Amino acid sequence: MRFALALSLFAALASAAVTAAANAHVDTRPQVSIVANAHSFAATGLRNLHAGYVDVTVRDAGPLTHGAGLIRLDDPGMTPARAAKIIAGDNLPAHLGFTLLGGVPQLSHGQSWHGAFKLTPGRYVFFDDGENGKGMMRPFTVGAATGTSAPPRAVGTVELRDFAFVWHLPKNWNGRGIVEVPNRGAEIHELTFIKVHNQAEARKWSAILAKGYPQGPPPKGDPMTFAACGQSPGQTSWVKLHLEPGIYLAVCLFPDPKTHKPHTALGMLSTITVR
Ligand SMILES: [Cu+2]
Repeated sequence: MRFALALSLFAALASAAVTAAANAHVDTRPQVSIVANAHSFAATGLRNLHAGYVDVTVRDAGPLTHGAGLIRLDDPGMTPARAAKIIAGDNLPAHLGFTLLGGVPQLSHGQSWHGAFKLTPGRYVFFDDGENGKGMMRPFTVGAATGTSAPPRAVGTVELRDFAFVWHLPKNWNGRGIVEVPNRGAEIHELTFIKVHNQAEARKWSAILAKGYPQGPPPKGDPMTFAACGQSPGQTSWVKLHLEPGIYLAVCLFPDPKTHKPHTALGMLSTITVR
């Protein structure tokens, strides 16, 4: 009897484990991998994509820095080349004709970025607008939804607003986990972390960035962690972060069309401590 009870208990535990595993698989998403080589993108997972959430990994395998921003081409006449030209220009028109979903603006050789997006049906392109990009683009299309999918489970949220970051992260956040980054403003925003060595350096760089784009070299080392590049209003990305303990400036360096200053000069500048 006792043995039978133990067995049925074990069975109940096993079925609980199976249920937990099944729940964990509810948020299984298609996986897209983008590898930036010296002069081209290699991609897997872009064929037969359907509307819903998708996980994206970007890796820079080339010798130069590369980025991979994701845009949806909304207007019928909008092409990847036209969109890239508009983005590279100094003044963005009020009507873009495309939507910026985010992504990573810059990776060095060997670095990776992990994130997730919610895709609606349409035409898309991953593009590298960095100076080394030379128009590197990878177009793809997304069809109608064929099932349901869920966004990644996030440890917290960093809201992008006009013009501030609003933080909803765990107390004593350890710098790790997937962070939800919604743009709740009316402007395009981005999110970058800059590691500084101490509070004095944080104050120094905050004062510089509150005035405009910095002149001269950035803080020593490799201090930049790019979380989200340009994201249109209403767009959300989910970014996997792994920030080492330390002090960081969170900045939006997107240019304000009126003043030509970065959004840090308008208030998108925070100091956060990772423990
Ligand atoms: Cu901004």
